[in-house]
Amino acid sequence: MVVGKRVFLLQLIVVAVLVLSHSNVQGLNLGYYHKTCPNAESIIRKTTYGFISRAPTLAAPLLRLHFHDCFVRGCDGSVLLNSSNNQAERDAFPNLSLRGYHVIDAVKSAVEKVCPDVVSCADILALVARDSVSMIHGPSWEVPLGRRDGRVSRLNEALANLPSPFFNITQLKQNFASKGLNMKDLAVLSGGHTIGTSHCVAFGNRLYNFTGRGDTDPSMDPNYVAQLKKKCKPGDTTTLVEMDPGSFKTFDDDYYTLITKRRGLFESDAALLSDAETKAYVFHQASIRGSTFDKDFAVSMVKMGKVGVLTGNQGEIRKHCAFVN
Ligand code: HEM
Ligand SMILES: *[C@@H]1O[C@H](CO)[C@@H](O)[C@H](O)[C@H]1NC(C)=O
Ligand SMILES: *[C@@H]1O[C@H](CO)[C@@H](O)[C@H](O)[C@H]1NC(C)=O
Ligand SMILES: *[C@@H]1O[C@H](CO)[C@@H](O)[C@H](O)[C@H]1NC(C)=O
Ligand SMILES: CC(=O)N[C@H]1CO[C@H](CO)[C@@H](O)[C@@H]1O
Repeated sequence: MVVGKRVFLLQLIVVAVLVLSHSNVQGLNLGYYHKTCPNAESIIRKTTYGFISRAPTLAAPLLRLHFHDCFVRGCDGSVLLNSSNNQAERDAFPNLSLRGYHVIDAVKSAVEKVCPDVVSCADILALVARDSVSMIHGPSWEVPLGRRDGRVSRLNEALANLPSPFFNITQLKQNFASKGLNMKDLAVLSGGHTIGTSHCVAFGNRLYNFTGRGDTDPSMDPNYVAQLKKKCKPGDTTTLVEMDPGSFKTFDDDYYTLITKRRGLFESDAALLSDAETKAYVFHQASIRGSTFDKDFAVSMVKMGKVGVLTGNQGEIRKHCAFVN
């Protein structure tokens, strides 16, 4: 009887392992479109290049789109859906500067011409993010594919799931952990702020009213505060500031040097100094020549790209990225 139970238990374990490995097979993989759309990646790369070569500043918002997609309902293209009967993610406040939708739409229609109804918008976001980074001197990496597109996009979910620039290290840790990402991923992916721009509102409190007494954030370099005050007047909602001044169009590892100099733009950037592990990573990247950042970024991007994906026959392959079929 006891032996019988053990055998049964073993069988259960075997079945569980089979089910798990099968769902792995159903997961993302490299070359997912080899048979169904062999030129997908090259079409996507070519179309993306057409935009980035003319406007390199588009690389930043295209990278950010993939991040915002993955953090809300998983990487399922939901960030691309337009509001119809409800307010969609892209209408949420943190979208303030989300842009590059036209690039995704152009890429999608180029792909649809060759292989209609095959390549998901979620995969396109992941590939365009990779291509964008590599086209501005950043690393490149292989993107596991096979994501399916979701049918739901809700404004309040964007608000609840996207990290805020006002987050402290505890909140950032929680937010990333809820996506299966660890402190190293946090330190590495924050390095995405080596490119792009930010509106003054995302850090204006640090310049003018940090604790509500008209003060500045003491953790920010006072010279940098003075510099930023020239660009951002109190309550400014329109001005854009380069996040990595001087090289905001190039993907490099300057970000970490900035943080060590207390010149991180957001509280969330500065917060990387408040945890032993992220702090060590920041100082390490800032100090060594030929840093490991490029390699690390590639690894964490692949990991982020797997958050909450729909696969198999979940979701759908959207015909137009802004609308469910
Ligand atoms: C760690 C938590 C994060 C917070 C709190 C955060 C917050 C922000 C904020 C507030 C902006 C400025 C938006 C604006 O006002 O225009 C921004 C921009 C940006 N973020 Fe993040 N972000 C985070 C993580 C990431 C990650 C993981 C990536 C990608 C790997 C990323 C990539 C970018 C890029 C490229 C921009 C510039 C966008 C542009 O130039 O239009 N961020 N982020
Ligand atoms: C989706 O909505 C945005 C903002 O309202 C609009 O600019 C865009 O043209 C819409 N896209 C499509 C395909 O209708
Ligand atoms: C972070 O912010 C939360 C919420 O405001 C707060 O409860 C917590 O004490 C803060 N943690 C740190 C380390 O500052
Ligand atoms: C600073 O913040 C406090 C508390 O939130 C607010 O009452 C005050 O009006 C703010 N001052 C300015 C100049 O914005
Ligand atoms: C680009 C975009 O969709 N921007 C929207 C962001 O969200 C605000 C509301 O918070 C809308 O007014 C914008 O149109």
